[in-house]
Amino acid sequence: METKNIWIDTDLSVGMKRHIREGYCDVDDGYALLQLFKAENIDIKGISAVFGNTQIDDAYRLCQKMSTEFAKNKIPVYKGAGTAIDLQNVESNEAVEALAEALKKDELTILAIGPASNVGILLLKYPELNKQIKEVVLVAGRRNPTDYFRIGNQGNHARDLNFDLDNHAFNIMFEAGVAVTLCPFEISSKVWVKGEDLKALDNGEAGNQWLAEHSQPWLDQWLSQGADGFNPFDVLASHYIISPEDIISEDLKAELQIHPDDTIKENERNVFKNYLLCHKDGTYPVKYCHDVVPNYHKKLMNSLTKKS
Ligand SMILES: [Ca+2]
Repeated sequence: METKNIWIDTDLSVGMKRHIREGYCDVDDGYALLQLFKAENIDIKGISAVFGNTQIDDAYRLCQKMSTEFAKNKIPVYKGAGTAIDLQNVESNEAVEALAEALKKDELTILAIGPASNVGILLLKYPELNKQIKEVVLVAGRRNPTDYFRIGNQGNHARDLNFDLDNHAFNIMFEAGVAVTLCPFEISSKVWVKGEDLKALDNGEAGNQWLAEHSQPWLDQWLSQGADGFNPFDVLASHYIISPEDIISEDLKAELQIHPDDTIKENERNVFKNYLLCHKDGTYPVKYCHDVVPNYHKKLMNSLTKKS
């Protein structure tokens, strides 16, 4: 089996309360990291934290915790961007510098499961390193502006958070010509984690138990929205890196278009935002992952519950 050298860039927020409104933060980055820690064909060269689901200091602390307590070998962890890229004042950070050094040594696949700010800054500061990036795998995008990210049955639409929080980072990647693979809501909305899955996780190793415990309030939040479970968005991207044969994709072209913000109820064309749209007639080539193989759920649970 060929070993893949990867870098993880994450806005890990397992167990955090939201800093902007009521409720808990997403736990999905935790599933992605745990799955990669357990995979035999993956060599993780570094983990960088980025803002997004939570604030940068919390994401960084959680990256350190997961690396120290749950990884087979200790993986170096770096603190990255705390805000979106400001084109008027582009500053590097510890994570970008470490990623640059790692890319000078090895060609890497980058799993960017938060806003892509660190990758964007890297490509602005070190444009020549684009050739060392094998692929960037991200969680973002949709086909049409009316493909809403419906959560539960109460009319709530989720944001395309990673893209919404830093549009520039995506543009920079596209313009740098790096290979971009997207695992958007379209694919993750077909995969559910339910109460019985948390029980199975809770029977496993320390990392599994920690994740199961902190997933319960997140699951309860989805159930209260009228869903049967939650979609573990980021784990589709990690799964694609570990076992691409389980993920169904097509080659499309991405573009940015401005439309009314669908996450605001009764938006009378007052608030607009960029959408990352993927179709045949866009501008930038992307691999667009849109479905999973039959019996995917079993494969996912096996990958998460197996022994390290
Ligand atoms: Ca994430």
